[in-house]
Order: sequence, then structure tokens, then C-alpha cells
Amino acid sequence: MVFAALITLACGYSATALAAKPPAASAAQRDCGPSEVGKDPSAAKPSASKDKAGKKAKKRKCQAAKTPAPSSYANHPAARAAADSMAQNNALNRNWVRATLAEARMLPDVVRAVTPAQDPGVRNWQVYRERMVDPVRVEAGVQFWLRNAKTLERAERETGVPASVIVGILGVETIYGKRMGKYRVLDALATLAFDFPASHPKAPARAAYFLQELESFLVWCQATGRDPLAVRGSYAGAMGMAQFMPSSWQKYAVDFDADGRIDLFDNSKDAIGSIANYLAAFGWKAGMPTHYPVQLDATRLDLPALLEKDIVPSMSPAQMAERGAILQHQAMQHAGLLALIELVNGNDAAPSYVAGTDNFYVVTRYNWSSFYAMSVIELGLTVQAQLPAGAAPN
Ligand SMILES: [Ca+2]
Repeated sequence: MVFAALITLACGYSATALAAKPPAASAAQRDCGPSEVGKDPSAAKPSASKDKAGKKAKKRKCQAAKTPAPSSYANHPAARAAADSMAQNNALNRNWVRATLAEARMLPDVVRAVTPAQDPGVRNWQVYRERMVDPVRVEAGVQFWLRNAKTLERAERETGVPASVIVGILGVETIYGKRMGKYRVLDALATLAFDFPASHPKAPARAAYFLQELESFLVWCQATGRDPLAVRGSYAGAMGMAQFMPSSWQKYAVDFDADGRIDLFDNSKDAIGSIANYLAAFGWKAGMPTHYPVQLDATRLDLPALLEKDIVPSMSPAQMAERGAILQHQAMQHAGLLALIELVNGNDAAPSYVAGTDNFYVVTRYNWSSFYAMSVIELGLTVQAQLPAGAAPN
């Protein structure tokens, strides 16, 4: 979440979607993944022939000499400087910060995940939607909703954020905690801070962002007593069922079950309350729909004007209609501004359009992508529609 703009730019996918399905490892990584480094299973095996074993050992040694050691940040000048500055900024023990960053490893998978594709092609909303609003997520969403109905109701009552939006986010992010990310957060954030691919158009800003998140992560580990080497998350360093970045965890996560601890990894109540709190903090308006249907009138269509401000609501319903975006009665009565949301459907089909409200925009603060926001909204509504009679809210 939150970091999504850069991922969307880089890959054409929402960050969280990739987090749910990490990029496949290359053949080289499958053979020698980071977790396997330093563990040679054959080394401990007794060999029938000493001579053979000696040759094998020699061969291994030669290969080790040719192959660079797994990239660690132990002697990385920028990492060293960052460690000292992070320690100073936050009154952390300098040796602890240095020693922790020295344990960080560069992850090629992570670099690949944010490297702009040579030919990204045209995105396809219908394909994306099918992947996110799939039977597995919907069924898991129904079960999650039934298990957490009271907490969802309370979150909705206190913040105005509908249960369906919270359920949609948790489903798209991690399938309700099933896929919270396999990477060590320390490695992912260090890699993005110190080895962000220069080919990305916003590389310096993105690297600076992730350096800040790395700092937040270490501060958070210290404050909460978590072991920085043990915390796992997405390739972008997002953590827990709700996939909060470290700075968001610090600012917006809440102890919704009041047990004295904020836990977004194993505690659904805290995850629900924290998502609601996050969206409320970004201006969720209780009772406002996220979007309205819209039809385009070709005779007076001014698409460039309609799309000029992208997802930022900036037109009154009347202004949209003047530019050829026809709204139904309820949308024409909408009190705020609207945005024309374009969801492209590849090369062969026309794009889909909806009129997004301020609340649609708020969902994109979680992950800066209209595909993401629309899939969250549609997953949540699909789950809600499948709740057994009596369980669904009024
Ligand atoms: Ca708690």
C-alpha cells in the first residue's frame, strides 16, 4: 500500500497484486536462492572417495571465487552512512543499526519486480478483475466476513468505512492473511533503498522513499520489540494481513481489540480497525458511494478534458455531462466532484468507465491504481452479495 504509485508505473500491476503473487524466481535463483546461500547440502555428506571429495571441494572453492558473494550491505558505503544517520535521527544504538543493516541482502527478485518492462503492453481490466474477484477470494471473503461480522460492524459504525471495502482490501491484499509475503522486509527495503533500478523514471525519489521506510522499519522494530531479521512481507516491504508499509503501521495501525498490542499479522480485529482508520484518515465520507455508472455520448464527447485530472475528482456532475459523460439520476444529485475513471481492456476491447467519487479516490490512497480500487470495491460487493440470508448488513 501507499508505495503503489511507483509499482503501478513500473509494472502495470498493483503492488499488492504482485505481493500476492511474487515474481517467479529465475533459473539461477532457483538453483541458488538467497536462503540457500551458505548451506551446501552436499558438504556434510560422507563421500565414498576422499579424492573425489577433495576435487569436488576444490571445484566448489573455484566456483565460489568466480561467483560474487551474495550481495550483502555489510560494506556498502551508502548503507553504512544511512545506518549512522538513522541511528542519530532516532536515538537508536548505532552499533545495532549498523549490525542490522549488515545482515541485509540484496534481492534480485525485488529489483526485477520494480524494473520497468521493455514492452509493458496494454493493461486489461477484465483480466485483472477476473484474477482478483475469483471464486477462491470470494469464498474466503464470505468466511472472513462471517467470522468477523461484529468487528466489521463496529469499524463501519465508528469510521463510516463500509465493511465491504475493508473485506475487499483484505482479500485483494493477502486473501485474508493467506499470502502476506515471503521476503524479509529488511532485505526488500534495503534492496529498494540502495539498489533501486536506475532505468525507472522516478528512481531517485523511489529510492529515497524506501530509505525512509527502512528507517521507519528499524524504529518500529525497536519500539515494538520485533526482530528485524524475522519480519516477512511483500517485495516492497508491506507487512501483515493489511500490507501496511512501516511508516503507515506507525501512523495508522490501531489496537482495535484493545489487548495492548497492535498486530496486523495474526489479529483480524486489528487489521480491520487499522484499514478503517487508514481510510478515515484519508478523508472517507460516510454514506457516499465510491462510484456511479457512466455512459459516453459520442456526439459531444471530450475525452481528453474528461481524463485530464485522472482519478482526482474535479468535475461537477453537470460539467461531466457537458463533456459527454452521461450520468444517471442519483449521480446527477451527487453533492461533490467526480472523476472519469478509465479502465482499459487491452487492445481489442473498448475501455470501461465509471464516475469516481472522493471515496473512490480515498481507496486509491491505499494503493495508487484505479484497477486496484475497482477490484477492491467489486470483490467486497461480490462477497457481501453471497453472505447467507440474515448475515448481510442492512
Ligand atoms: Ca490488538
